[in-house]
Amino acid sequence: MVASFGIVLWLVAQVWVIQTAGFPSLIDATIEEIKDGLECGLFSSVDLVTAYLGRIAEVNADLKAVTEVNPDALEIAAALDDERAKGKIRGPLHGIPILIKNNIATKDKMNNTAGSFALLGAYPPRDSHIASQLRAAGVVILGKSNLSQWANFRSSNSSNGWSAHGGQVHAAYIKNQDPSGSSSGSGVAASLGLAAACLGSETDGSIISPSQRNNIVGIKPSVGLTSRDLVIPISEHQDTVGPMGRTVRDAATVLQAIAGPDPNDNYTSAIPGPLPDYLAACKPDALIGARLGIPANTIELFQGFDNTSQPEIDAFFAASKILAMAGATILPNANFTNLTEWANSTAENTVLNADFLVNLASYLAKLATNPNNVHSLADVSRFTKEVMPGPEEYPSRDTAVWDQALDPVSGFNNTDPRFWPALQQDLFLGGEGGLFGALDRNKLDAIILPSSFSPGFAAIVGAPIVTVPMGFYPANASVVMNTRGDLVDTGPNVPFGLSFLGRRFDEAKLIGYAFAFEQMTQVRKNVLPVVIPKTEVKVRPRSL
Ligand SMILES: *[C@@H]1O[C@H](CO)[C@@H](O)[C@H](O)[C@H]1NC(C)=O
Ligand SMILES: *[C@@H]1O[C@H](CO)[C@@H](O)[C@H](O)[C@H]1NC(C)=O
Ligand SMILES: *[C@@H]1O[C@H](CO)[C@@H](O)[C@H](O)[C@H]1NC(C)=O
Ligand SMILES: *[C@@H]1O[C@H](CO)[C@@H](O)[C@H](O)[C@H]1NC(C)=O
Ligand SMILES: *[C@@H]1O[C@H](CO)[C@@H](O)[C@H](O)[C@H]1NC(C)=O
Ligand SMILES: *[C@@H]1O[C@H](CO)[C@@H](O)[C@H](O)[C@H]1NC(C)=O
Ligand SMILES: *[C@@H]1O[C@H](CO)[C@@H](O)[C@H](O)[C@H]1NC(C)=O
Ligand SMILES: *[C@@H]1O[C@H](CO)[C@@H](O)[C@H](O)[C@H]1NC(C)=O
Ligand SMILES: *[C@@H]1O[C@H](CO)[C@@H](O)[C@H](O)[C@H]1NC(C)=O
Ligand SMILES: CC(=O)N[C@H]1CO[C@H](CO)[C@@H](O)[C@@H]1O
Repeated sequence: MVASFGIVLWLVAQVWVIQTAGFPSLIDATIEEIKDGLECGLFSSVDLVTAYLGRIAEVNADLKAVTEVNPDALEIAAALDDERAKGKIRGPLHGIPILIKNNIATKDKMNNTAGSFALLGAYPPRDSHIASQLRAAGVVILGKSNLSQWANFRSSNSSNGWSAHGGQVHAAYIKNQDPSGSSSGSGVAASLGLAAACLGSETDGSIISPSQRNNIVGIKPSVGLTSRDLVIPISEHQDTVGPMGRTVRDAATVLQAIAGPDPNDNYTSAIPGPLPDYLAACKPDALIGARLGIPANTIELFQGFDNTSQPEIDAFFAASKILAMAGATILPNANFTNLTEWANSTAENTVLNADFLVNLASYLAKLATNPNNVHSLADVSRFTKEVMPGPEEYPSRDTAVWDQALDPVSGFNNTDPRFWPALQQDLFLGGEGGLFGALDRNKLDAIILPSSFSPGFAAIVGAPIVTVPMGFYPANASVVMNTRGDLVDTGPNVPFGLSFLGRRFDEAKLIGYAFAFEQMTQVRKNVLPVVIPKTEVKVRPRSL
């Protein structure tokens, strides 16, 4: 009697704490807080979807982060609410809305276009493996996020986050901010809480760069950890799908749901054994005893390319002192030994061009409907230049990347004998002569770099990166425009991140380091975006 009275009092106190403290704004709410809110009946999944749709409607005319919302989202949420009411909980993502990049196919009413009118109405025969994993986990696929068209594999003079179908994405930390890319809409949407988290994809920088410029956490998984089945490709050797979220734990939770083998993507057979528990890797003391290396020559090289990145470099060295305070050993000269050759190499270009010819045709061949009859890169190029040049903004945004791949003399596909030397050069320059060599020679657990400098080395060897917010350009920073001259690349309050790079399939380690750093610094909260959606989820008072 006394004990049960105590329990009731405790319950009342818990509910009182939640209600008086208030549920956090959706710009900050973590997946765990949202899950708790669903579990204790503060709101339903339908309420959540309604709130996120309201937030998207508030800001999307300006920011163009979302290209399509899922017309079935409310219905799916209601079905998941029903399941919950009947006691079936699929896992930590049950009923949680997530936006996915507009290159990951879903078999529903939504299009999968990579931002091109060529693929409007071109539906897949079934869900991509990633989409079916999300659904199995109870995720509400809320919509498709905008991207740099064709994942930034078309033009030499386009802008990050522009697509013909979705318009120009803007980030929210300074007016007219370049969102970076190519997972631009995912970066902005995760940053502003237009969904609980987002998925992006990366070939070279497309998760890490927009994550850092939108002040969020991004995980670029090892190539092969997440399936590319029915994802509009660039390159089988470099493409990977990963989570973008506001916290390391959120990103780790989403990674757990999407990682794993898929018979439709043979690269996933390289996964070594059972998946680690990525959430359990989020330990505040993860940095104790970690050996982290700084490739000083690489920072010097990038400093030479771009003298505006000094605030990122200064913040990086300050961050390395924090990592040391947290118990890590920092090796300051873990140089990449063949950096000069890397900087001069065209091998990556060769590999991507050759893979794209084959991998794109292979995606197109799987489509169930193909209203524009595009079956090859040549068809897509013709469509862009001749059928719909206006909406595709050709030639203001050129097709230089495709022209090179399709060049009858210098272009070739990945069965050509010229392909293999290029791939081997990549594997050396990112491997022994780059990231893996530095890790092994110095017996390191990870390499750290400012996120702006980090993607290329991991890209060419399929290695993982985790980026976590590290700081912001100072208030007196001068405004630097992008190369097209239409967006603010860097300037006051533009965010940047810290990258951890590791060996293949070492995500759990990198997640641990990023989590420990995030807990010590909590940098994300230091600067607010200039655009903040106001719609919030309606919290019900709980009747006891
Ligand atoms: C997909 O594209 C078709 C063709 O333009 C359009 O009718 C449909 O509304 C789009 N789907 C969504 C969910 O926007
Ligand atoms: C995967 O590899 C096996 C063996 O080479 C092959 O039979 C199969 O068709 C491949 N599957 C796919 C989806 O590429
Ligand atoms: C690493 O690179 C830095 C910067 O170029 C250079 O000063 C240093 O001597 C190099 N150290 C080693 C061990 O190569
Ligand atoms: C960076 O380099 C440009 C071109 O060389 C120069 O005009 C500018 O003053 C430099 N900025 C800084 C901060 O050093
Ligand atoms: C890597 O660097 C070493 C030492 O400078 C050089 O001998 C070798 O040729 C380089 N390898 C490649 C593939 O560039
Ligand atoms: C490219 O190679 C040349 C010749 O070896 C070298 O002088 C130059 O520094 C290299 N470029 C970069 C960016 O490292
Ligand atoms: C982009 O490049 C194409 C081809 O060189 C050119 O026609 C077009 O004017 C360029 N666009 C801009 C905005 O400079
Ligand atoms: C690659 O190119 C060669 C030569 O043009 C061609 O014979 C072959 O069919 C192409 N392979 C694929 C998979 O596209
Ligand atoms: C901005 O202010 C800082 C601190 O006062 C100063 O060190 C730095 O030189 C200034 N930078 C510019 C670009 O004016
Ligand atoms: C959901 C949404 O707002 N989609 C819009 C995204 O931007 C394109 C291009 O401006 C619009 O056509 C969509 O309606």
